[in-house]
Amino acid sequence: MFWEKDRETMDRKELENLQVELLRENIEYAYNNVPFYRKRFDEYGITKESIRSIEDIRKLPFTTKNDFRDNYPFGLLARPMKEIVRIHSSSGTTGKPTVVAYTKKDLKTWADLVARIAKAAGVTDEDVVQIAFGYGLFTGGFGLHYGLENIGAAIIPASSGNTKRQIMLMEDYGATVLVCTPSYALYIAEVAEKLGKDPKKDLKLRIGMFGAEPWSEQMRKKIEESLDIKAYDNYGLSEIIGPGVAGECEMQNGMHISEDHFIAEVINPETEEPVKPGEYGELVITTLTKEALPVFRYRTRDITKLDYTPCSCGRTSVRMSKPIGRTDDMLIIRGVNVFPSQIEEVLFNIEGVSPHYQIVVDRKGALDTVTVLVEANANLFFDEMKKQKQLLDKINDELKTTLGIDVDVKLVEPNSIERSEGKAKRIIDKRKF
Ligand code: DLL
Repeated sequence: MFWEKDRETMDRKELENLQVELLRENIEYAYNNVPFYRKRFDEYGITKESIRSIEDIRKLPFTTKNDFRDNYPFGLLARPMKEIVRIHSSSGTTGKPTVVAYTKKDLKTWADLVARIAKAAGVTDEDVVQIAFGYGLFTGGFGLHYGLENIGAAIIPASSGNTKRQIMLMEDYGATVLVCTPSYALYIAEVAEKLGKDPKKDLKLRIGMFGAEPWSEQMRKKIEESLDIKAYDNYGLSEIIGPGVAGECEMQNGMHISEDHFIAEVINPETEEPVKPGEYGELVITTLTKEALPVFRYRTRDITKLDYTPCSCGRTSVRMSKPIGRTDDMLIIRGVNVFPSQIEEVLFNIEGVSPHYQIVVDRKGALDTVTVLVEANANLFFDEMKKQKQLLDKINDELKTTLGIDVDVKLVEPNSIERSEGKAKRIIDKRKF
């Protein structure tokens, strides 16, 4: 199902021409309205004339999270406050948050972009949608809310938390779609089970739209089984617009990026050169239609790959793979690069462990050390030591085969790892930089 079929199935040559035209206009727009970009573009000798083809985007300098921090709070805005109608921000673990703002037109664009990913996931105006993302400065709640309202679905703005109440609402109001982070979906499933609910009988859920954090295919399978739904991934980030940058269609084979609004590149984060087609690298995004906050070549730090092969759903846009992690989450252990998602994939395939884990990183001398805390299933944890030891050996072996290095694994008591109502905290970093 489509929201804006003509745009979503546009001929790729036509799409590229549109991108070039919008990029040129956007350069001029930012130059005239944002002193930061005027200075940058002058330094690099960039004018709209610099862009003749889509490849010319590489002439533009990158924008980073630091640029947002240096211009905190409103230095990157291209419109006066009078025209701003919404402000969001991302928490940021250190220092000041990243502030983003929207004009009325931006909110309309955003609601259309989110409507696209909802339609692609099969949501219709007959659905009852429970939004269990936090409503607030985080873009998840409001972003999904207005997009889903746009397509005419009935929304339950539950916000996150109070999991038992979530399940009651879901059951009593007959929610057919659940929207939240994948880790919260898993937690909801766990609590539902404890309450003796059978998703097949007691709940009407059929679709999950999950995003805002990395999750593996194994986790998708687990969620789909435990809630009896089809689970779709969607991706976005506040600096670019929030959710709605990309989302999966019914093929579940990568997230379609709305390329009539964004230009996506994947670069090698070290050399800053484009990677070969289909290779993993850092996603870089340029906005083409944002009014309040145009952004050029934003370094997302998310590691993904792009697939330009046609999708059988009919959309012509490029698909990004599930991000496997962030450049800033990558651990270097005895010279080997490891992403938490690789550890997750291994754990989810092992019988006897529950899908809750945490990775504790520390540093001894110059080396990062990694301890993986895994919850054992209740019957196993309280079982004999021998079985526990066998399980530990198995996890160690499988992690070693997949990652190529030894990591420390500790089995912990059931329910001892904190459950998340939003983005899961998978890594506890004790290193002092
Ligand atoms: O998380 C926006 C969002 C809300 C996306 C709801 C999808 C659903 P931020 O808080 O700015 O915005 O965090 C953005 O979250 O750079 C990724 O590292 C991560 N992320 C978002 N979606 C995914 C996903 C929102 N589907 C950061 N898979 C991004 C993996 C994701 N990581």
